[in-house]
Amino acid sequence: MPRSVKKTFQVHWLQILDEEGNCDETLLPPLTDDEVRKFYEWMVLIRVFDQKALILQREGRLGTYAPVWGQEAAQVGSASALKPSDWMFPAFREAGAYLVRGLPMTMVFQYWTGDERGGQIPMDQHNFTVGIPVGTQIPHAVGAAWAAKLKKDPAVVLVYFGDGATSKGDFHEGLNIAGVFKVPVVFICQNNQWAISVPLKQQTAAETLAQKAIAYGFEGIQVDGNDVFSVYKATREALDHARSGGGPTLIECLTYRMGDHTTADDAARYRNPEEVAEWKKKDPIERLKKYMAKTNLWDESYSQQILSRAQEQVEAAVKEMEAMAPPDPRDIFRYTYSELTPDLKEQMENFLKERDEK
Ligand SMILES: Cc1ncc(C[n+]2csc(CCOP(=O)(O)OP(=O)(O)O)c2C)c(N)n1
Ligand SMILES: [Mg+2]
Repeated sequence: MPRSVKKTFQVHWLQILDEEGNCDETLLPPLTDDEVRKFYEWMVLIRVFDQKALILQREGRLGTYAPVWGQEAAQVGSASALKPSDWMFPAFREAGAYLVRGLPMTMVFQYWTGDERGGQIPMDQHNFTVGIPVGTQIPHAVGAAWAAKLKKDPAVVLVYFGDGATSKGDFHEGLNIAGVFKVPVVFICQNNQWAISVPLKQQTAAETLAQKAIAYGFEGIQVDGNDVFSVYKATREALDHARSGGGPTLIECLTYRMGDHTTADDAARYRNPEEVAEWKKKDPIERLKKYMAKTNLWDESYSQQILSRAQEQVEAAVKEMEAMAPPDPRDIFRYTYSELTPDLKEQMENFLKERDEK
């Protein structure tokens, strides 16, 4: 059948810092030395937090935890580009983004103990609570951004999700509406190559996830998600574009989940060690460190100072979290029905009796 080309599309790729810390100066966004140091310090703090969370879980002091390890640049680069008045909608792996966005570390720990008070975001923060059902935060974020547009509020919404979420209807519905109504939203896909034990190859036949935006009428760009400069630059541009009425952008951050899916998983059962070793070489912190060493922004004493400061901050947050009075178990009963049913009333009374007898 004879055919002619109706339209061709392109997906752009952005990498500013390579694995050896070499920088393409022509692409580097304007950043002060202090801003570069801040990127490094956030990433170190997030890694120390993450490692501590894994230890606490193993000691029975934290519930199931979803580690950030490997995705620090994707979260720091994107969250740092937001204004406090913009909104951030996380999935469940965004402990790092939360910290950058000013949520007290004590609350992030508390959330992962299973204490819902850790998810009660202070009213003055424009951060949404953790989204556990995969992809459901996407239509919520689009709705919030659309509302901002209708109210002529200059806030832009940034929403995080993983590669696995791109197979959900929520993703496609959210992108479609955002494209049609030029909604001020930035979609950040952290493509960490795995959705629990499902590899990217089984998630999609598409060459990139970024190209999915094209079907909805807006730009999708793929960036090196382990390069904090690329993530920051792409996010800044997408936020400016959205703020000036240009509508949404999808940013696919190519990265890797270095740890298990959560502490309830054992990735060694489905992932081969060579793949993990390859990605270890692309470590986002090591890469920035190499660049900073070349530009005289990093040395051993600075490194030690930042690490000790991070460790102190994390230990202080754990101490504060563990010193808090536990939630009242009666809350489970209190907030379910306006009036307790007879069997629930009995359950509560029995529970309290047993507790008081202990
Ligand atoms: C609606 C729904 N289905 C299934 C799950 C179980 N589940 C939790 S995380 C996950 C995979 C998510 O993968 P991805 O979107 O790539 O995010 P990542 O965990 O890699 O950060 C699944 C299937 C869930 N939380 N919600
Ligand atoms: Mg994933």
